[in-house]
This record gives sequence, structure tokens and C-alpha cells, in this order.
Amino acid sequence: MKSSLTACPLDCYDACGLVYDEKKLKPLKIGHTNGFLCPHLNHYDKFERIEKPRFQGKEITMEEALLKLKELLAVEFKSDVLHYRGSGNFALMQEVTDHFFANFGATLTDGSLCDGAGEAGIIEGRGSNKNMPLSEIEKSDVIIFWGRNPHTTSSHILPLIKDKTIIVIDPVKTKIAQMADLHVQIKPHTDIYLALLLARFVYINDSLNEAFIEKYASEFEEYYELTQGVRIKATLEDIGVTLGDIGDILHMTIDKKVAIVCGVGIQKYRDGADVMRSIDAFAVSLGFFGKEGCGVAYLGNSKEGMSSPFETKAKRVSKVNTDFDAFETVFIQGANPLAQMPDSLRVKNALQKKQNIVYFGLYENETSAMADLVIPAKTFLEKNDIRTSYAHNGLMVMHKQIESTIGISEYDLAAYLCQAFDIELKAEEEYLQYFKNFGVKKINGCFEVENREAVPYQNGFDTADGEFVFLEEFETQQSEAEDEFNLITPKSSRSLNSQFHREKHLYIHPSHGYKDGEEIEISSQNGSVVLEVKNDNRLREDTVLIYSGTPGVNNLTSSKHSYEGKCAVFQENKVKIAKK
Ligand SMILES: Nc1nc2c(c(=O)[nH]1)N[C@H]1C(S)=C(S)[C@@H](COP(=O)(O)OP(=O)(O)OC[C@H]3O[C@@H](n4cnc5c(=O)[nH]c(N)nc54)[C@H](O)[C@@H]3O)O[C@H]1N2
Ligand SMILES: Nc1nc2c(c(=O)[nH]1)N[C@H]1C(S)=C(S)[C@@H](COP(=O)(O)OP(=O)(O)OC[C@H]3O[C@@H](n4cnc5c(=O)[nH]c(N)nc54)[C@H](O)[C@@H]3O)O[C@H]1N2
Ligand code: SF4
Ligand SMILES: [Mo]
Repeated sequence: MKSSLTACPLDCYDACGLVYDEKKLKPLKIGHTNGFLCPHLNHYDKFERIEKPRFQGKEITMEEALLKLKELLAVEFKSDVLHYRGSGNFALMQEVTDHFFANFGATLTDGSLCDGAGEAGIIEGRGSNKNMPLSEIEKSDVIIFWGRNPHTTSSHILPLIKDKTIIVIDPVKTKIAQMADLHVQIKPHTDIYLALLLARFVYINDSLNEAFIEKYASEFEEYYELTQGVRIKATLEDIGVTLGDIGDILHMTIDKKVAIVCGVGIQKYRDGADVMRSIDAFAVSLGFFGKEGCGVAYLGNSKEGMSSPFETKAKRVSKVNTDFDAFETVFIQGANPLAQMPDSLRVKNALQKKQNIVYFGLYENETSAMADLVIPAKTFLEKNDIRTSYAHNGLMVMHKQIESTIGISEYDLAAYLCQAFDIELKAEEEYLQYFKNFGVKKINGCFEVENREAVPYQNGFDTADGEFVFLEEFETQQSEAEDEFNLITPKSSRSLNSQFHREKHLYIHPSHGYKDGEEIEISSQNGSVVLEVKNDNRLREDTVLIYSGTPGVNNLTSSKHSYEGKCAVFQENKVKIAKK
């Protein structure tokens, strides 16, 4: 019998399990999905998709599109083909095209538009990135949401934290900040100072977890000296934190089971790795690792404990500052680089010079509009797949639910190309089975990845000597000039990056005297964009907010890399604003 079970394919912490019943998507009642979905999946069938392939604006059949694609790949040097894959669909079979392009000899990408800086910081400190899963967060007494907006980006954590003490460290008075026991409305890009000061006061107050430090963090004394480089009074004034806040955080966390739940907000900067590592160091000072209900959660590696059946060894270029110009044919899959990569004006310039741009996706957007060849994909309901998550240990099989004549699946496209260029590819079912074999059934009926620890670091860290490696220096941040604002660009509840309902406003504190709807030009050293104002008293006066997915937001951002982790730095640039 056909299974009605599947899972949401989107790039989201929660990776909800679904049942497709009477043509409706329903949430799985068991496990982390907890019987509810978010607006994206509740309205999934309302979003208009691309139905027909086209070449240079003219509709063609899928057979013609595949032939065209084959022609576009017949270049003199195969490495002049670039395969640029984003995270529009997070399921594991998306990678089957990497297998084709790598074996073909094309260039693939590395680097990160997302969590790479934070991940690098975690690995430097702990020797690996093993995440604290939802099932452990549920056991904590206290949750610190540090640059994470759970109501928007990870709502399935909310039922688990109901009666807990909540601390929020965020420049925006988000919903969770409004409900919290303590909200520290910190100035953007200053978390490293707060984290350094917290570790320093843990020491001064004699609250160090001595037993833990002795075993797993014996360099703490040196780190303490580093924290003394922060001038207390001047720094606190500048970053919008009081000594009282620090006292409160310590009072609420010492001797408790504490989960520090971090998001990408803290690390969209060049020194993003150091910020993450300083937060880890605070957790170390109180011994929050390796214990039930304690730890630091971030975006884990969704493939942790698994290996890949695909061969994807290839020449790679960064997906942050990709030099599209250097390629003959650019194949873009599950991504909208014209909107979502930093420094959009640079990206547009580079892509405009290219003849052969192929877009393989579901929806029309800036990138499909510029592409020569557009190939519609199948939705997750029309293909077989399997997925994991970067926040929990679930492994969900996504059974095909609908037969449709629209689009082509990633496997079928790869199979066509592999045959055309004489590259070996196994049957789809073999790959799916390979992934399924990493799963084990739990008593609640859900599957999980077998080889993941629920409580990592119980026997120390994964560094050479099992000890935490502390930061040895940090960069001093420049404050914004009088006429500049900090730009933050977090996720919107209405869109999934540039999919679904995209935002179009600049959000600013009412004290600046702009009227709602007024047009404003926002500019940075990289470019400018004109947006309508929305006044928002949840913001700090020194900060403006433009959501991810807002057309033009990345005209303002820089395509520099983070110092560590090869990651984009969407909040590095300061911006100026002027009436249009
Ligand atoms: N609805 C929805 N859900 C999504 C997505 C989406 O687009 N829409 N995108 C998905 C993806 S790709 C990802 S990576 C995740 C990310 O999800 P989150 O990790 O939650 O990331 P953001 O929304 O970017 O930022 C989280 C919070 O960080 C705050 N912040 C910004 N700058 C700073 C800072 O300097 N310091 C501190 N302390 N806080 C700061 C923001 O105000 C925001 O409240 O969400 C996923 N889920
Ligand atoms: N200013 C700013 N920029 C950001 C961010 C930010 O917070 N602020 N966030 C960054 C982050 S964290 C991320 S992860 C990136 C995300 O950036 P992208 O990976 O480019 O994500 P999307 O904008 O969601 O575009 C995904 C595309 O995938 C296609 N798609 C969906 N499902 C499928 C499928 O099954 N098959 C195929 N072939 N295509 C499919 C859709 O057509 C959609 O257009 O953006 C980054 N850019
Ligand atoms: S919360 Fe995340 S995983 Fe769940 S339905 Fe929404 S986008 Fe999908
Ligand atoms: Mo992301």
C-alpha cells in the first residue's frame, strides 16, 4: 500500500513530518511536529509555480529543454560549467545532481550563505559541531535564545519550553522577547563583549564550575585575562546592556539546567566564528556541556552520523563571491542567487555577461527572469525523497504522493544527463535505501538517525586533548558613525528566504520621524535600494531592519567572507538613509 507519510522539504530547523490525506497536507501528531505546521505549508498549494520549460522566453517541451541543456553542457573545458545549488529544498536527493556535475568535470561550490561562520567557531572550540537536539532542550530549566527568533523560524520548539525561564538576547523585541523573563536588547554585532563579560563575571563571582574547568578547560585562566581587555562601563553603555542584566543572567543560570539556543543572527559578521566561540566559552565556564538538559544549540550538521552515496569530489569555488563571469554555462538549482547572495549588484553584473544561464526551480524570481533556459522542478509531493534536520535527530522518508505531468525530479534530470554523458548512476531506490539505512525506529514510532549522541561531549570535547580551545584574541568593533545605522536582515514569517510572500519594507524606530509608506533610499558602500518605511517600535533607534527575501536588500550587503568558515556576512555593512 502507498504510504501517505512525507515531510516538509523546506530549509527550516523543524523538518516537520506530514501526512497527505484527501489532497490535504496535515501535520504528524507524534514526535516533534506536534500536530501543527507553519503558514508556508498550510498554504503550500496556493503558490503559483513554473509549469512549462522555456528557452529565451519561448515555451518548449521538457524533451526540448533536456536536449537544450545537453547542448549547453557541450563546452570545450568542462570545468567552465558551474553547478550552483542552493537550499530551496533540503531533502537528501537534491545532491544527486552534484554527483552528475562532479563526475562530468564541472565546477561546484563550497562556502556558506547561512551558518558557516558560527559552525567554524564551534569547531575551533569543541573540535566538532554536535548539536543539542530538541529532545534535550525540552529537559532544560532555562532557555537563552541568543540571536534566534523561534516564533518565526523554529516554532516547534515553543510547546517544549512552556514553563521554563526564558532569557532573550536580541536587538529586536521579538515575540519571544516580549514573553521572556529577561530581554537584553543588545546592539547588533556586540554579542562578543557580552559573552566575554559574562565569563569574566562568572569568575569574579566565584561561580566557575571548577570540576568541569579542571577536566575540560584548563586554559580558562588565560581566557579570563583576555576578558579583562573589555572596559566594563564604556562597553556596557555602548552595547545597551546593564550590570544588572549581567547579574540577572548569572542569577538565573548558575546551578540550573541551561540551554543556550543560538541562531544565525549572531554570526552574520566577519568575526562571526569568534562570536559563537565566546558564547560557547561562557557555557564552558558554567560547565553546560555533556550534561542532560544543558548545552549550546545552533544549526547542527543535518548529515551528522551519515555518509553520502554520491561521488561529489570536484573543483569548487565559493558560493559567497562566485565569479560567474568565469564560466560558460551556469546551472542554478534550488536557489535564487540574484536575490539571496550578498552584493546583488555585483551578482547581476556578472550574470548579465553570461550567455548560458540555466534555472532549475519551482518559482519565478529574479534568477528565473534572467535565465536563458528555465526547467521546472517537481514539488516534494511529486517525488520520492528523505530528509534530516539541523535541529533534531529525526529522519523522515518522503513518499511520493502525486503523479504530475509538470516538471522533472532531480533524480530524473541527473539520470538523463548521466546517460547522455556516459556517467554511472544507480537506481533511485538504491540511494533512498542507502539513506534509510541510517535510521532507527524509536518507541514513539518516529525514525531517527542512529549514530547521533543525544548528549554530546559527555567525555570531553573532540579536540586533540579533549579540552575546550578558548579564543586568544578578538577584534574590536567599530561603532556606527552619527549618520549611520546598523542593518539587520533576519527571516520573515511570511517567506522562506525568497520563496512565498516576500517582504518589501524598511523597518525603522518611530523616533526618526518618517511616515509609514514614505519612500526612503537606503545605501551602503556596496549599493542602494529604495523601500517604503514601516515604523516599528520593537527596534533599537540605531538599527534598521530589512527582512531576508526583500527584493533589493542584498544591494546593501558585502560579498566579503567571514574570517573563518567561508561564510557570507549579511550584517557587516552599516547603512545610511535619506528621503527619496
Ligand atoms: N519563516 C521563516 N523560517 C525560516 C527561514 C525564513 O526565511 N523564514 N529561513 C530558514 C533559514 S535558511 C535559516 S538559516 C534559519 C535562521 O533562523 P534564525 O536563526 O532564527 O535567524 P534570523 O531570523 O536570521 O535571526 C534570528 C534573530 O537574530 C537577531 N539578530 C540579528 N542580529 C543580531 C546580533 O547581532 N546579535 C543578536 N544577539 N541577535 C541578532 C534578529 O533580530 C532575529 O530575531 O531560519 C529558517 N527558517
Ligand atoms: N539579506 C539576507 N540574505 C540572505 C539571508 C538573510 O538572512 N539576509 N539568509 C541567507 C541564508 S541563511 C540562506 S540559507 C540563503 C537561501 O538562499 P537560497 O538557497 O537561494 O533560497 P531561496 O531564496 O529560498 O530560493 C530557493 C529556490 O529553490 C527553488 N526550489 C524549491 N524547491 C525546489 C525543489 O524541490 N527543486 C528545485 N530544483 N528547486 C526548488 C525555488 O524555486 C526557490 O526559488 O539566503 C541567504 N541570503
Ligand atoms: S515549521 Fe518548518 S518544517 Fe515545519 S512546516 Fe513550516 S517550514 Fe516546514
Ligand atoms: Mo539559512
